[in-house]
Amino acid sequence: MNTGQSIINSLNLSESLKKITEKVFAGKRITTSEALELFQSSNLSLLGVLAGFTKERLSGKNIFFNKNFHIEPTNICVNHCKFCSYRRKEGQKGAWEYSIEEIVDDVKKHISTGATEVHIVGGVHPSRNVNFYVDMLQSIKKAAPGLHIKAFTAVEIDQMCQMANIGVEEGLKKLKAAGLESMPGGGAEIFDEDLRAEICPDKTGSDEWLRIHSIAHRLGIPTNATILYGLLENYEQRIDHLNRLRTLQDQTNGFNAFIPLKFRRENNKYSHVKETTLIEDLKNYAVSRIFLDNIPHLKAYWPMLGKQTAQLSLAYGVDDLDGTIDDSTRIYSMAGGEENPSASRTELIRMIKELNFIPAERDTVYNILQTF
Ligand code: V47
Ligand code: SF4
Repeated sequence: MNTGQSIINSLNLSESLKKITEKVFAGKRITTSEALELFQSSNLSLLGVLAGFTKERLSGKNIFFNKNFHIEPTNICVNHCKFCSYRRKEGQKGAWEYSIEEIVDDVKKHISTGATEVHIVGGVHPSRNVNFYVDMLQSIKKAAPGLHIKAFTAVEIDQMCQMANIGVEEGLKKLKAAGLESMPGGGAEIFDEDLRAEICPDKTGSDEWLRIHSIAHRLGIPTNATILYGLLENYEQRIDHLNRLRTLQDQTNGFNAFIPLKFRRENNKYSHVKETTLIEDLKNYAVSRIFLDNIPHLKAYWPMLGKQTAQLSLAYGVDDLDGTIDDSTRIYSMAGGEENPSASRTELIRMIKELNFIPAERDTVYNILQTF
C-alpha cells in the first residue's frame, strides 16, 4: 500500500468521499456533483489536505504577493447593486470623481514607494466614456512608464464602450493601445441569472461578462475572475459559477487568478443578511481550489476578509495574498472590511512564513521578482 492510499484509509471516509480523494490525489478533475458533496461534507481537515495538495501541484511551496495600490476614479455609478456600500448618485453627499490630473498626482505619490502595479476600478460614471479612460491610461503611462496597469471590470468596459457607441472588442483594443495590460476580476458577482437579477438588476449579464473576458484573452489581455459569495446563493449556484469559469478557461487559458469575495454587509441593502462563518469561508476556498484545476492562482483578498482569515486560508489552497494596498481603497472598508487597509512587505512575509511557505514577491502576471 502506498503512502497516499494509507492516508486515505486512515481518514475513515465514505465510499464517495474516498473516490473524490483518490481522484484529487491522481490529479484528475472533479465533477459538479462531487464539488457539491465536498461543500456538504463537514470534513474540514480533508478539504484542507485536498486543497493544499492541489495548490502544491500548481505553485509548490510559494505564496505570492505584490506591491500595489488602488485608484478608484469615482464612486458615482449608474447601476444599483443592492450589496454595494460605495455607490453614490451625482451630487450626493459622499460622491467623488477625480480628474485625470488628480489621478496622475496620486500615481506619482505611490510609485515612490516602489509599487509595481496600479489596480483601477470604480463606479460606472454616467458621462465618462471609453475616450476619457483612454486619456487617463495614456496620462498614467506617461507619468509612470514601468507601472503595470490592471484596470476596469468587464462591467465598466461594457458600459464605457456602450456610451461611446463602440463594441467591446474595439474598446479593448483602444484601451490596450493606451496602456491597459490586464483586467481585474470584479463584476462577476454570481452568474445564476435569477439571483443576479435580484442582487444587481442593471448590471452587465453573466454571458456578457464571460464574453468580455474571452475577448480580452483573445487580445492578449490576461484577467482575473471573482465570485461574490455569502449573499443568498446556495451551493448549486456557487458551483454553477465555478463551472462556467472552468469551461471558459478550458477554451482561452486567460484567467490568472480566482478571487472569492466574501459578502460584507455594512451600509448596504442587505445589512440584515448574516455574514458567512470562518468555516464556510475556508470551505469555499478549498472547494474552489480543488474544482478550478485550470486556474493557476487562488487569491485571498485580505482587505475584504481581514488579515487573520486570509492567513488561515493559506492552509486551504490559497497561494496569493494580493498586495500591500497602501491604504488606497475604500470599497471594502465602506462595506465592513479593514479600515485604512495597508500591509508592509515585512508583514506579508511574516504571515506567509508563519505557515512554513515561501514568500514570493511577484509582478502582476506572476513572474517571481524575489523570494524571502
Ligand atoms: O465586483 C462590492 C465586490 C468587487 C461588496 O482582480 C463586494 O485582483 C463583498 O473585483 N461585499 C470589486 N464584495 C473588487 C474586485 C477585486 C478585488 C480585489 C482584487 C481583484 C483582482 C478584484 O467587489 C465587485 C463586487 O463583487 N463587492 N461590494 C460587498 N458589500
Ligand atoms: Fe456600481 Fe459597482 Fe456598486 Fe454595482 S458594485 S452599484 S456597478 S459601483
